[in-house]
Amino acid sequence: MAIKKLNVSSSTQTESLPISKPESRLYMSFIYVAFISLFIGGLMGLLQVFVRSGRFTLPWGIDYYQVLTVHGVILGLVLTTYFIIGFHFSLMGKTVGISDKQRKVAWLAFWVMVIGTVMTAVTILLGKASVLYTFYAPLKAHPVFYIGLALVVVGSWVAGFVNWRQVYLWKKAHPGEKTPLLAFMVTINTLLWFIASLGVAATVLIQFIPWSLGYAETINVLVSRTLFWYFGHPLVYFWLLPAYMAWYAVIPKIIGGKIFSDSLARMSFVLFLFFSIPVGFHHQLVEPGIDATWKFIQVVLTFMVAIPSLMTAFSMFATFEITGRRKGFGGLFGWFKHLPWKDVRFFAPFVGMLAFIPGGAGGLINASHQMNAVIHNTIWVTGHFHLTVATTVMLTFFGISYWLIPHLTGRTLTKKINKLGIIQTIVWTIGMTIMSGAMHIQGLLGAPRRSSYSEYGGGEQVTEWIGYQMAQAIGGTILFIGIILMVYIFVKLAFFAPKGEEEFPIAEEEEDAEPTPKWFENWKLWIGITVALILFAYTIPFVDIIQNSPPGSVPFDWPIGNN
Ligand code: HEM
Ligand SMILES: [Cu+2]
Repeated sequence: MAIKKLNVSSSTQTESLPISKPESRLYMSFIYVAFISLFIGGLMGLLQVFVRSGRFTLPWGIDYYQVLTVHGVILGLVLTTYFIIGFHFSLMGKTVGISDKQRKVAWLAFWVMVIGTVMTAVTILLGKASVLYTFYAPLKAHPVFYIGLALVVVGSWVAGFVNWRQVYLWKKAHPGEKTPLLAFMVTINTLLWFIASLGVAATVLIQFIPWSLGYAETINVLVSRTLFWYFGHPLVYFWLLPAYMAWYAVIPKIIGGKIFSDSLARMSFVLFLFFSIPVGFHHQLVEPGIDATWKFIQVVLTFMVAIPSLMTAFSMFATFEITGRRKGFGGLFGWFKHLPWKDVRFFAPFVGMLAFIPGGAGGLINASHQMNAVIHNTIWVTGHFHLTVATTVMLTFFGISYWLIPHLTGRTLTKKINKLGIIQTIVWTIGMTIMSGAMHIQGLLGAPRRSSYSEYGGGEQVTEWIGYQMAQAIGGTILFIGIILMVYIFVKLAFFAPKGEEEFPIAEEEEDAEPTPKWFENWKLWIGITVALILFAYTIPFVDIIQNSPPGSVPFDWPIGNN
């Protein structure tokens, strides 16, 4: 089938293709899985804060680490990946179109991912894979856990290949035109995901599967952790970039403005591609066996993400101010007061942006070797990523859902749901401020993460933590109410809201914007620089790790001692 034609209005591209019913069904399938995950994962979160408060024990012999594995895997890996792929596909369908054949391949991707997810979920639920979402060796899970994970990754690759093919065919049909901004951004994010997940695929296929099946007696722990974090850090940018897509290209439309600069948006995405991969060592700062010089080099590269991050912050506030002033709201802050605070499509992502201020600042602390020594493996870290992924990213994904779901299901966002959405955002913010705040402080006082309630033999330091553990339980409970509200809103928008047409908001560029330079489409250059940076940051230390490895480790089954 031919690709649908873009409606190109004279000077600026208004990117808008109709989304057909079969397309909607595909995109929504990913989003259903995401919201089911939100509910299950949230429930586990609630159990965790209860257990950590010391006032509650899990019934029926359920193990804390089993619950925590479900929570981490289903929220950190399943919810995010499915929502992002569904969102990516929607953006591509809207801007460059999808053919019938591509849609079929996309379904294949979906089902491969679902089979993988079910395999992984079943092993965790049977208590055969309580290894947490980082599955650090030498903890050993049932082989099916790893095989399932590998299938999820392979499925996600297929989805990415479809996206690349969509752009390629669009380019062929539109010679000389620049790729629509959102399609460009999706291409960057799928590239980032593909290059990064090669690392986790390698460790799972080459190390974990043979070892868990008993074909290999031992595993090289440091190699596995290094390959995991080669993937684990870019993973957080894979979560964040879809939120940035909405900030750059959707929010301006919602507030009645235009995109501040198409070139700046593209440049920041290219920089994220460069600087999110060659930096995994900042998660391994206390790891013996990695040369300090290379840790230092990767930390310097880590700090380079400040550039695109600040570019993003600058351009968001520029859009807010220009739009407000154009509407005639003068004064120093008049434009700010008149932002559409009552529109949840704006309000939720805006709160997400605010959360990124403390979230980003905490990230700078985590990535600094000396300060990392203070907070490493404490519950501070958990507080940090509940601000970043569980607030900045989540609230933006919710903000997207308020228009994307009704757009796909042929319904509308009613005033009532909008209001409920505002309440949801406030509940989330209050719950998270309390829970994450308590985690940050408790972490500074030395409390470990990934630990159920313990008195640690009545140690004196533990008494300092107890109040914060209670606060964490209160915040977590409020947060869980936020999850219930969001799931209710999801069900409403997907099945019960009044039929109608909901806008798919995509902003245009400023009329007087400089044309976007042609070299932005030089994919060979971007991939070349990315690969060169990775080889620079990893080759020498990796060879060093392999050559100077201590003996590998035999498997440890969970609970420890069962091997
Ligand atoms: C009701 C809402 C939530 C509550 C009460 C909650 C609570 C918690 C707690 C207490 C921990 C740490 C447990 C420990 O280290 O012993 C944790 C870990 C974690 N949470 Fe949440 N959380 C919630 C929502 C979320 C969301 C929405 C996400 C992601 C989108 C998320 C992602 C994670 C991840 C990745 C971990 C790390 C698991 C690990 O260390 O293996 N959480 N959560
Ligand atoms: Cu990182």
